[in-house]
Amino acid sequence: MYKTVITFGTFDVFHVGHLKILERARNLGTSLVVGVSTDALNYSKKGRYPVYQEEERLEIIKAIRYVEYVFLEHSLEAKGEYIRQYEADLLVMGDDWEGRFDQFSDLCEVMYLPRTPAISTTAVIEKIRL
Ligand code: C2G
Repeated sequence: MYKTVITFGTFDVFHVGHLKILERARNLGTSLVVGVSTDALNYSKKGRYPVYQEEERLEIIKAIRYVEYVFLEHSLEAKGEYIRQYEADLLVMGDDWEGRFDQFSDLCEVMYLPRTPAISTTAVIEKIRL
């Protein structure tokens, strides 16, 4: 059992895949800290702004009962600083990021959990569009 688990994401158009990773991450430790990607970070990563603005996404994540604390993630590369700041002993990410954050394994454990199949923000947006 870990003490403080940390995870990161945009969590735009919140769906059950997001909920499941937060639940699984929380169940691996005593408390869960979540870094919510800023609108600017999302734009630099995906070339588009999220549907929901960062303050709204932050509020939604803060209200999830598995989540102890939230903050805005300004840079993908700053993960090491966030891990140290929140004294996290486990970093959890979905397996779409498999291997991408292994360099932080000198600071804490790094674990990639399988994504919930057949749901994504993009799929929800497409469904609404049709
Ligand atoms: N996720 C999942 N199952 C899905 C969809 C998403 O388990 N069907 C997980 C992702 O793997 C990720 C988290 O939910 O761990 C948040 O997903 P996104 O909002 O898409 O996060 P992303 O934009 O990939 O941001 O620093 C890393 C980034 O901030 C991650």
